[in-house]
Amino acid sequence: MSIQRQCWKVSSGALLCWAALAVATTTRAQTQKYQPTAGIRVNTIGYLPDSAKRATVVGTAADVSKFSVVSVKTGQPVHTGALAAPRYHRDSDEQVRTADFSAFKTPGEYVLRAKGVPDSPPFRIAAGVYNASLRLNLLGFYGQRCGVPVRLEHNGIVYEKAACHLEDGYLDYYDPKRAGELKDGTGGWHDAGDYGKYTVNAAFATGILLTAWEHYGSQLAKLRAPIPESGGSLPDYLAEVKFNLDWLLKMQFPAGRVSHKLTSLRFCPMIMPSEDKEKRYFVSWSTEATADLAAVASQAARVYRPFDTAYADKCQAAAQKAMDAIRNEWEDVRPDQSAFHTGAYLRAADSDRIWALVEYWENTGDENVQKRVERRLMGDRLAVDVDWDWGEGNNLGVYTYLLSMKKRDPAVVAAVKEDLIAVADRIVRQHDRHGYGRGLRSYYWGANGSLARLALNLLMAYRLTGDRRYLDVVVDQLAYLYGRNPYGRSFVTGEGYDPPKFPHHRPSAADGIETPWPGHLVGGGHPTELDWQDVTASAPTNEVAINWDASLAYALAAFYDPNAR
Ligand code: 9MR
Ligand code: ZN
Repeated sequence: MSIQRQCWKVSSGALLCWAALAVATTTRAQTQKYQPTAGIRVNTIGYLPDSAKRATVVGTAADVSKFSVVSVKTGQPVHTGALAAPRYHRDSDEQVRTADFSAFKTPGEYVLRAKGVPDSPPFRIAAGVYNASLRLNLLGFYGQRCGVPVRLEHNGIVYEKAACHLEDGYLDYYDPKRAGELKDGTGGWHDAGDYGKYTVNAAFATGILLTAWEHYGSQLAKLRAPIPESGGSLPDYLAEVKFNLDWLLKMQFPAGRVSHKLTSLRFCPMIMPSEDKEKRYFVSWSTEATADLAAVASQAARVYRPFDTAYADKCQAAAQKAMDAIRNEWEDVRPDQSAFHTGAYLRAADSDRIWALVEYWENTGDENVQKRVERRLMGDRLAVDVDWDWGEGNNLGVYTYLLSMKKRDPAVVAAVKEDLIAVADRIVRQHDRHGYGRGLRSYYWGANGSLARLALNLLMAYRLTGDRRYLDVVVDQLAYLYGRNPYGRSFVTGEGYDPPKFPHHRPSAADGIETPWPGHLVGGGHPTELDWQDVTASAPTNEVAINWDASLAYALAAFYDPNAR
């Protein structure tokens, strides 16, 4: 055992330090920056026959101008293409060349080959090539369940944990007058590599998952995953999401206000969740959490109505109460988290208010709310955010507004559409500049999740314009996350080539099984592209989190093919 301590600058400029006992067998000391090597970086999950197929070749000699697609079965080249001109990719300090083989569409298993560099890892071209990834992603959420025993199998390995956190939670920090009192807050998903449950991020992740359903529900309805509810009255996808929604509803108090989080005072060591006996507390309410619950419960009321009217009514009632609690409050109520060392998940609630207002309006048609929304969307800033995370629900509201069948102000609709397309174009330009097709400029905590999240703006732009360029850029974000990156490795546990071995994820570190729990996207390198550390201690670059996994779910859902295996 050794103590590892690391510090990072956060956006406020303050230093954030993290110290942990690290088990020597599962970690190694912080190493130097990653040193890229020559090779061919591909999406190691594969490519859909009709989609863009791009790879990055690093380190070929100047006189090499060609690459080939080689069949794994026969060892023979089946397609040749010209490498694009070399260019310098500053983020990873490499000379890179793009190999584009989009024209090759024959299903099979292949490697890419170019003279003077090692072959790429194998990859498939197949219909439904991301289906298994979406299934695994859903299983990843199942693996995060709190308060129930969990058992899942992947690649012949069984991952198991006992029911945890059955004493969730105490009210001391919600209302000191009720210190020592318990209220039921069991269930839901653990947020990430820690066992906390944070309303803002949980609602954000769930909102993205419900948005995926609203955009791609007809195909998602056919997805089957081995969760206990499978084959029941709800589609499997919605059954898993409901597990977290049920918990979110418990975070609301009778006055409609919503507790900001439910965690212990500090992070527990790297132990299994059922061994974590720290007392856990509801934190007092916040405007942000209340707005987020109003938003996500409104979405849920729509999504679940065809399957379960009683549940839909319950969600709508919760949304109504949450709206009533914040509707006329212009000042943010911020919770006192000073006793806690767990995640803060607190931003100005403005962006989340918009999300709440739109989702509420979509269900109720409330004209005053519509006026507020339209005034805000016509404000002096872009209505659509380019780079957004758990603190910005705004875009989810924007999508609902744009796709609404309700009567809206045509001038606002046109302006917001224009913003959305401008934002998607910016992402495309950034993608074009990057040696690996990454659509985001910056590298920060959880940026891999934000890359996956680009799919929402891009696919909305595709929906509005039919321009396939946007679709290709989404495919390229998946490619980055699954191996077309300077590491040549998959960033998702349990799948793709050489996936993360030591995510910062307590059950993975503590269960004694060599491979980590599958189906989770790790945060990725920052402050530079080369700073990813596949070590347990690296919470800032190698943690997993539900908001990142939910964004990946959205991107994968778009390509889910119910007619393929
Ligand atoms: O995703 C969060 C990121 O935006 C913050 O910069 C970071 C530091 O505050 O926290 C991240 O969220 C973590 C949360 O606070 C606690 N659970 C694990 C989350 C993922 O690392
Ligand atoms: Zn738990």
